[in-house]
Amino acid sequence: MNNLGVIFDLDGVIVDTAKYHFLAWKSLADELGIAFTEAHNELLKGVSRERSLDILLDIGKVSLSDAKRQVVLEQKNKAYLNYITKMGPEEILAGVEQLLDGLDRLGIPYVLGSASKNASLILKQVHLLERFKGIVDGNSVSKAKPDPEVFLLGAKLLERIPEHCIVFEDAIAGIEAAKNAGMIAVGVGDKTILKAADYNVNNLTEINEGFFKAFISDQRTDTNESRLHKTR
Ligand code: B16
Ligand code: MG
Repeated sequence: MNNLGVIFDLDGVIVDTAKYHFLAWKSLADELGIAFTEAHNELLKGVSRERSLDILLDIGKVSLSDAKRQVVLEQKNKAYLNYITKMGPEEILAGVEQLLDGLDRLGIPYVLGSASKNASLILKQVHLLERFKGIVDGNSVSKAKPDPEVFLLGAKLLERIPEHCIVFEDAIAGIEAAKNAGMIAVGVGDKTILKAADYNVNNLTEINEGFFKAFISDQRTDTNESRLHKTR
């Protein structure tokens, strides 16, 4: 028995849906006459759908009425759904299933904390939905990352205090959200970008059961503070 809980971001941590977001935004951008590149797409990672549209329109210096915004948001999501409904378990990123197996063995519960309104559908597509204790997604929050809301709701589902939650995130806004929630943040991806994380890994194959066991033994000996250092 332990007091730890884990919260996983979805896009960029469990699966790489950024490429499908890009294709869907690109087709909308083409229609609106906006030159949208993969570099621009980086700005949309971890950002809500509505905010992503703001960024796209800013890039193209285009303004739309509220009604037209709703139309294009639906259009983009329809295009995106076309891609994600073809996803399967082969799209799960390296190390994810082994990590979930390890957490199961250790009895550490885990939930999802994603900005996506399509999170449950995506997890279902890749056959992981049933494994999570709960889902916090873009439908359950009113404030987007870096606001801590998504992760604080995750802690509630986990029945853990924020200080005992470990968040795996690939986006700057997500790392900020985890730190704003008072949680331990693990940056998944480029450590020169995810500088604010407590720990950094290139992907989840780099995390083993020993990583969590260190936290559990620290909780037992009550020396948690001494361990909260960066591994970089
Ligand atoms: P949707 P995450 C985020 O997922 C994506 O990184 C971001 O690019 C996307 O705009 C957002 O979900 C909303 O997605 O349009 O499906 O509601 O990284 O928070 O899991
Ligand atoms: Mg992400």
